[in-house]
Amino acid sequence: MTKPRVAVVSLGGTISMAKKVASGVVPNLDAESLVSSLPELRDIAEIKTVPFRMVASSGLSLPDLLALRQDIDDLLQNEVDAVVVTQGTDTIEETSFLLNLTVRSEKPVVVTGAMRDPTTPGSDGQANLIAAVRVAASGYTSGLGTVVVMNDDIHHSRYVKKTHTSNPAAFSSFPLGPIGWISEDRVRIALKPATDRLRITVDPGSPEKEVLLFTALLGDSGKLIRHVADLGYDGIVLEAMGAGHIYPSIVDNLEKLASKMPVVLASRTRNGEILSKTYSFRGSESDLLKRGLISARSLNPLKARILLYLLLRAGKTKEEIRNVFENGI
Ligand code: DAS
Repeated sequence: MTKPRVAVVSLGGTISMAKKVASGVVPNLDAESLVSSLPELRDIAEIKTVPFRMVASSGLSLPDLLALRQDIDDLLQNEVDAVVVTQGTDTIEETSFLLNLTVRSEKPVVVTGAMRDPTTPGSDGQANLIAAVRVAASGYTSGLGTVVVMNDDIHHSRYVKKTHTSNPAAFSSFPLGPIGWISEDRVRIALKPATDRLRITVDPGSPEKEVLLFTALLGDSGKLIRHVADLGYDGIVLEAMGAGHIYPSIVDNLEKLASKMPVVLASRTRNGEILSKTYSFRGSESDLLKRGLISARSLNPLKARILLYLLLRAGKTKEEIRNVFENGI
């Protein structure tokens, strides 16, 4: 029986950090080194290795990820049945969501990494890579969008979130939980998304855009908001308090800004939906929505920023952007 063909694309991250310098580790293992240390991978799939970047995931840029999207689609169209991306875990919740929104192919895309580097006892990179290749080779996530495999759990990129700085069980998909898991050599999918995957096409030559994530803080004057347009930002995600609330002193400036660029209202609780008709005080969710802000609904601020960036890069108008946030995700 022919084995599925899986490309392992390496970006760096803790999974690749086997080199100690000064007081810590740095990335030095590319896809070929990661795969060659695990001969059992060849029993699961025919593996192609693709080195893409060698950085901590805090060193990735959004244009890097659009270039990665292109490479993934080329691989899936011409050479392989599935792709596994290995990268740093710090930004997996953003990178996997960006891939979920932009990869055109329906074939499996699986992102993984490690919480403990290869020099640390109990390092989890090899187990995560084997699990990710198993999920990719199974084909069970075809048509489901990008998933993240960590610690034998399969998370959907729409919900996955890093919740701990160092624990190997750092990933959760609150309020849903993982969509499946890996047990021995078996891949189980228990949940599937109820809605179609939103797909955004970005022309690589389109002008770069910048989206600010601004957090509402108790006692802050919010004076930065007055300068957002001058600083060259193209949109903002406002990480508001609770159900979508902010201090009254910046409401007028926010309204002015919302007439110039999309201002998306998300919650710094990073859980639950932005309300729309519960509170009416100045700076409440209903006040801000009336003043032209766009509700992120249940999308957390980090993912809302990725979505807004992609929509701006795709040249969408403010009303089209509002429609996607309110009805499409
Ligand atoms: N070094 C961090 C990163 O590259 C953490 C990690 O990979 O777990 O994101």
